[in-house]
Amino acid sequence: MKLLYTTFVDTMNKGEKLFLVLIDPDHFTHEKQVVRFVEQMNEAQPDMILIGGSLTVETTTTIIRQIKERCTLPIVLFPGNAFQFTSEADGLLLLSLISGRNPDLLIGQHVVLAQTIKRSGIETISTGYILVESDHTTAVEYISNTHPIPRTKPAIAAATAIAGTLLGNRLIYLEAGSGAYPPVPSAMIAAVKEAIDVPLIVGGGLRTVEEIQTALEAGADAIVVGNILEETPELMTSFAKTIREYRK
Ligand code: 1GP
Repeated sequence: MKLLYTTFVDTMNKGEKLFLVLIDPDHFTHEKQVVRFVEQMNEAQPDMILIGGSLTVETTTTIIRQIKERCTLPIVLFPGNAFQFTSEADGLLLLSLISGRNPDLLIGQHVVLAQTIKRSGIETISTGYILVESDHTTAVEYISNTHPIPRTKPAIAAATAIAGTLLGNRLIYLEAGSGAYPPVPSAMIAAVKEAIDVPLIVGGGLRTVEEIQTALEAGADAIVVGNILEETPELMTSFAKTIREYRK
């Protein structure tokens, strides 16, 4: 398999965009749900599947196996904490919550898991995770015990992203939080994109083709959608089509 990070960089360099579908294992309690979702993914063909959430769910490995039996898309861990690590995935976004000041999520959990990650040989992508304010307290804000960056402060988001890349982050994930409303403002996406030369992932509360187009036009290299697709999996095909329109 082509290295996942190479896919991010090559796509960005071509001016194309990636579509990542998020599965929160906490929301997939029956195999039937997974099967239905996988059928939709096989039709829509997103570029990658992210798996993770705010709570610890012992079924992450089982769900990954259920997906792999039915679909060949790469599966990338997007862990809310070290307990969600499993070497069954194809890659790991090693998230450091750089908008926050909680040392455990900046470096602590990483130290706990470091030897396990190294021994697993899993492709690991150092990712600066930036949480942006929403109109309500999101699960990630509550669980991480951090303050998100105010929506009206794109310069702080840009400076945070620069600091992350200077510290070695190879991806920046700009996030309003799962189920957020509204999503990350386009001025903030543009400011962050302008400030960095690594791929930019944007997610959190994207629910419509128009919102995805706005994020892409502002500079997102990859779009993550989770919640709305759990409610309405059929939307996946139109989202994939919108994102693929950037392919030459
Ligand atoms: C959350 O960015 C992801 O971490 C996706 O958000 O579930 O709101 O689409 P949604």
